[in-house]
Amino acid sequence: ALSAKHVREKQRLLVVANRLPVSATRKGESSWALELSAGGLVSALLGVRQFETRWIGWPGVNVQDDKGQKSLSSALEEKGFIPVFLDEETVDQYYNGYCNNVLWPLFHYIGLQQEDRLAATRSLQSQFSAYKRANRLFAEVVLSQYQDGDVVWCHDYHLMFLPKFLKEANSRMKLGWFLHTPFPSSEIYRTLPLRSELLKAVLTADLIGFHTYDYARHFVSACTRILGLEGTPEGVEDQGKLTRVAAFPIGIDSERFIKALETDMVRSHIQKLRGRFAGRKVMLGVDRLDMIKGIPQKLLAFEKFLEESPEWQDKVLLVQIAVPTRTDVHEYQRLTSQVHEIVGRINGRFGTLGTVPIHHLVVMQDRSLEFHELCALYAITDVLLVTSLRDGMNLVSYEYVACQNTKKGVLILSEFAGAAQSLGAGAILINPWNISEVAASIEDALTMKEVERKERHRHNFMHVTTHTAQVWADTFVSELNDTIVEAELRTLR
Ligand code: ADQ
Repeated sequence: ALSAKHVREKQRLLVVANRLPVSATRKGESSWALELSAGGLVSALLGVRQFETRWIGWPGVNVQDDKGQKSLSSALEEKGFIPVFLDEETVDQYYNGYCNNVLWPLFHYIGLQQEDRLAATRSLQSQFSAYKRANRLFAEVVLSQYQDGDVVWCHDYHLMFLPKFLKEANSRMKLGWFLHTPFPSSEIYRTLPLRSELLKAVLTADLIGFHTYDYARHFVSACTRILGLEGTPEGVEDQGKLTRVAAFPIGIDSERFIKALETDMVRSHIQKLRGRFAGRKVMLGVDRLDMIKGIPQKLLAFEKFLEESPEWQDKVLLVQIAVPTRTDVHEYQRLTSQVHEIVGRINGRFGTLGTVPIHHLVVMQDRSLEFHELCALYAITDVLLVTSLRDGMNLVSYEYVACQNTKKGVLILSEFAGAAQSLGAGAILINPWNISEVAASIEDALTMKEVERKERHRHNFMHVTTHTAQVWADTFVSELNDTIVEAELRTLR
């Protein structure tokens, strides 16, 4: 135990994810502006302080000249970030193509339209090659940074080949892989043309983590049904070698939100928002503009609610914050127009000269929503609406709960978000495809008695403040260490 503690104190954690948690903008030939960027993984790992963490990932810009690469590398390295440079062609084939057009929809049970699916099938082989090539580039950078005793934690569906490439180069590396999305039922997963190679590559990791027990179970069945391996309560066994598979539900840095609420900046913003929305109940949605988030479904449910409850028409508003992502992908452009059209229709139907029922705010880089503004919004909101059609976890619901200790607002949460398994007892769970059910839940949430709101909130707040990002990372990395120790013991025996 002593040596384990000793190791842990000195331990370096190499976090490898597709994107570095910064956006870099070139200001001159060799000068860069860096800005911390939004996203679930970023928010979670910001809370991890017990390791000396280094990030390895793509900086999100195309820099091909030597001077640019060198200057960006040194600007990033000062902050503990190591860049993996990808050229435009690779980004298009690997990131937009295989990751976002093949794996992302498949893992979220989203059927592409027939024509897109056919197009995707035609380019699959070249995209898959680019995917492997990109994973190799990541592996090279990790190997150049790796020191004995480091723990390597690979993240997400972008890097399913990374464990294999790393283990081939160094079989003693402590290596974990965590999936931030759902892992789909094996019946869905097995439609993927190159299904076996991916599974085998991931299985070279020492520890594989998912947000929920269900995702872990789906993964184990995919391994048993597609690869013919043995599934055990511990994980997947291949000729005596066990790869541990388990659920590690992510959390947030709840303290960061709770403390922010005490600051003057957030307080004065809260006052401002209260004034602006006086006399009306505020409902809120905060989502990346992604088809998994069920934004059209949310809007249609809100429309139905307004239709059926005319007495609420000038007493409630929905603030929908949309963060555009993957704007190069066709499906996302289609979604954006669809959302704009529905918002326009509803505001036209139920708006007055003075006000509209939906405040739809598209957050761009030049119009970003600052952290203190987000906290203030969470704090003044009466009802948060999460209608994801599938969502690995959904951290927005956690952040909302963390900011609601005064108001004790209601969380309406899709049963298809991983968070439904942890916040289910305090939230109103809904099936986002059932518009009438969601509309009825809106009414229930808006009229819920204080005693019930308090009780539901107490449950969720307790969960969010105890199952934090720190606990998540610590649990994962500790278990990763133990797994290795066991493996080494076996070889010693
Ligand atoms: P996301 O799909 O991005 O994450 P989510 O978990 O809700 O979804 O996280 C979004 C994060 O972005 C939140 O922390 C939120 O505060 C932040 N955010 C939103 N708008 C912002 C803005 N304008 N500026 C700054 N930050 C903003 C993926 C999976 C999820 C999974 C997470 C973590 O899809 O299911 O929960 O990873 O594993």
